[in-house]
Amino acid sequence: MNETMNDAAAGDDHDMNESPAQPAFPPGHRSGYVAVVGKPNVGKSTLVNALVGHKVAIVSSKPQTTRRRIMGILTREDAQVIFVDTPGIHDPRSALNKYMMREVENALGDCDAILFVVDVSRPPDEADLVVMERIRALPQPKLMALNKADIVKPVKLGEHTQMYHALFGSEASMLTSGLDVRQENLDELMALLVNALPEGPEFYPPEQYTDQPEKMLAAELIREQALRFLEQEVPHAVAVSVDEFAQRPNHTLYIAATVFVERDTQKGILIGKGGGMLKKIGMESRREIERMLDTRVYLELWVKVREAWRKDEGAVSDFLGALE
Ligand SMILES: Nc1nc2c(ncn2[C@@H]2O[C@H](COP(=O)(O)OP(=O)(O)O)[C@@H](O)[C@H]2O)c(=O)[nH]1
Ligand SMILES: [Mg+2]
Repeated sequence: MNETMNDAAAGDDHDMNESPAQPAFPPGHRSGYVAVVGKPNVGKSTLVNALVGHKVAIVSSKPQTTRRRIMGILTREDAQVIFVDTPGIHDPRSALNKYMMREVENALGDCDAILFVVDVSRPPDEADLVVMERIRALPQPKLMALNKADIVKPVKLGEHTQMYHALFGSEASMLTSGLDVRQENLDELMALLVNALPEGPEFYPPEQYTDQPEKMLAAELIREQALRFLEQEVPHAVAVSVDEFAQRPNHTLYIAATVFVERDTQKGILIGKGGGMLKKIGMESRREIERMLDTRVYLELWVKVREAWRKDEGAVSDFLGALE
C-alpha cells in the first residue's frame, strides 16, 4: 500500500518537472493568430503587408490573387501578432476555389481574433454579407477594417460607414487605408488587435516575418508580375513552380521557374510576340526578387500547359501544396 502511494507521488513529481509552472513570457505580453478575411479585392493582402512592414503577400487589381493562407508575423516588445492572410471568400466551384475556401476555414478554425476587411468606398453587397454570416457565430473577438478610406468621397463616407455599422456593429471598427502612400490608422488598428489577443509568448523568432520559404516567395513574385501584365482569363490560369533555387558563384542566386497556364492559346499570350511578354514578366520579377532577397538573381522562365489544372485536385495540390 505504502509502496504504491510512494510510486504515485514520485510520478507526480516527475510530471511537474516536465511542465514548468512559470510562463515563459514577460507579464502582459500578448500573442496570437489574426485571421484576415473578407470578399475578394478589398485590400486584405495590402493591409497585411502594411501592418507587418514587409511584403509577405502579393497584390493585384485582379480578384482572387491570394490562393492560400499566408502568415505575416509582426513582433514588437509587448506582442507578437501573426496575421493569416486568406483568399477572398467566394463561391467555390472549381477544385482551386474549393482549395481556397478550405484555406479560409482552416485560418478561421485556428485563430485567436478575426479581422474582417471591407471596402468602404462602396456600399456593402451580397458578398460582404456572405462573409459576415460566416463569421457571425464564431467565438473569437472580431474587428472590422473599413478599408480604402483614401478613395471614398466624403459624402459617401458617412453613408457607407453607417451601412457597415448597421450590419456588423460599430464598437470594433476602424477606418483604414493600407496603400503605401496613404496608410491610415494602422497604429490604431494594431492597438485594437493586440488588445483582442490573449496573453502569451512569442511563437516565432522575432526576425521571422513570414512562414513562406524564399523559394515560395520567389514563385509568388513571378505570379504577381504575370497578374500585372496579363489580361482577361489568362492571369487566373497562371500557376508558378520554382524548379531550381541555388546559390551560384559570384553571389548570384540561380532560379529556374515554370509558368503554367491551362491552354495553348494562353501559352501564346504569355510568351507574347517575339517572346516580349515573357521577357517583360521575367525582367520585372527578377527585379522584385532581387529587392526582396537582397541578392543578384539569374532567372530562367519556362512556360508549360497543364490543361484545366484549376479543376484538377491533384494539380492544385501540386502547385499550392497539400491541404492540411
Ligand atoms: N485606394 C486603395 N486601394 C487599395 C487599398 N488596399 C488595396 N488596394 C488596391 O486594391 C486591389 C486589391 O488589393 P489586394 O490587397 O490584393 O486585395 P485582397 O484581394 O483583399 O487581398 C489592389 O489593386 C490594391 O492596390 C487601399 O487601402 N486603398
Ligand atoms: Mg489577397
